[in-house]
Amino acid sequence: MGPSLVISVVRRSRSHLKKKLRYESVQLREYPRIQQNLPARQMSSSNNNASNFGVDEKREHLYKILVIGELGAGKTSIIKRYVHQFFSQHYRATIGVDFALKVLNWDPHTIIRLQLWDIAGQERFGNMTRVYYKEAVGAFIVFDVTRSATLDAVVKWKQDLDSKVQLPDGSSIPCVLLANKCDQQMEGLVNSSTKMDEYCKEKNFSGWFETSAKENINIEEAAKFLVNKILQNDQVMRGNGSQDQPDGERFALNQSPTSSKKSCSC
Ligand SMILES: Nc1nc2c(ncn2[C@@H]2O[C@H](COP(=O)(O)OP(=O)(O)O)[C@@H](O)[C@H]2O)c(=O)[nH]1
Ligand SMILES: [Mg+2]
Repeated sequence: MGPSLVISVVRRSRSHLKKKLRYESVQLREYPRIQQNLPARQMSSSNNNASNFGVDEKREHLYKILVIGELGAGKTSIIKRYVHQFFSQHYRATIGVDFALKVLNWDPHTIIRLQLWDIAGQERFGNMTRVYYKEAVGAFIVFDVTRSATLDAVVKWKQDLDSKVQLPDGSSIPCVLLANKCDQQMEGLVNSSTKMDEYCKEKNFSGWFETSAKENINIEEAAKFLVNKILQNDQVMRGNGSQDQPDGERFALNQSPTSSKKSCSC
């Protein structure tokens, strides 16, 4: 290799590095809130082996959950209701991505922090970047029961989700379908629970719930249901089922939806 060739190789790698740095700084500018808070996957604050638990020891999990669906379906309202126990007809739209934290004292040994990721304004593009989906362990897809077009769009959201994030074993992350605004007159398929059950099975949803952010119906139940699914996956992935107390037993109290409103765990 002659000297000029060596120089050109060095130059090329420098310019490549510059490009890479520029790309990373763009990412940081575009997603400042995300970058500050990663990693968002899961953490355990103490020993994972439950048999070693002291009286005051707590296991802590941080789970990233996505809330997606068509514009106006009620995603922000559901998050505000769940996290801040608050509903308003008018929210100041956040541009980009926002998230809220909900802390659950799940049982005497377990604290769960749910990081709920909301999108605002980006729904209109019909899909999200991989950065948004990265490291999510569960999702809600929301549609508006008064507008059947928002249910039609659910498939597209589910495909986008499944194509951009998977569990470490390659399977899709648990996803719960929320039929929101059930305090209003409902339109189309959602009027038949049987058809909705079939729909959820066919499209590989973990379950579905009729919800109302306005009347506070089924939101807590849907979240508990999703968290249970996430915990089950966690247990399988940690692969310590033989030594540890099974999560299925630990979390049995929260297993099924309690509300009289329609829902299905497919
Ligand atoms: N009646 C009723 N209106 C709702 C409900 N949830 C949201 N809305 C209203 O639907 C509109 C869109 O809600 P928003 O949360 O901004 O939807 P997003 O675009 O999916 O985040 C707002 O005017 C909300 O007040 C609900 O459960 N019932
Ligand atoms: Mg919104």
